[in-house]
Amino acid sequence: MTLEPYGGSKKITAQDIDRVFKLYDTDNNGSIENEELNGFLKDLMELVQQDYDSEDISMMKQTILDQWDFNNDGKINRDELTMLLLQQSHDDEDDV
Ligand SMILES: [Ca+2]
Ligand SMILES: [Ca+2]
Repeated sequence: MTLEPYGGSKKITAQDIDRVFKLYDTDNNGSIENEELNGFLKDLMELVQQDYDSEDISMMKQTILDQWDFNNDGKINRDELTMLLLQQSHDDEDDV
């Protein structure tokens, strides 16, 4: 697993990731899970589409966990979030 540096206008820094992680990990246990994960998924969902329902959220959850939950514990830890955010910022070159 390598963290490729993306050459783009918007680069996500460790501080950004820290900020995002702390924002969602409200109980500070080092991973985003359950309600925290739902909040995170909702915000992600809003980035990609305006109109979504609970089905979209659970699909999103499936996708995120399939793709990014490397240690398969059903939670997103900081490393996993880092990878996810780097990927997102890469996909999203245009301003949101
Ligand atoms: Ca947590
Ligand atoms: Ca995990």
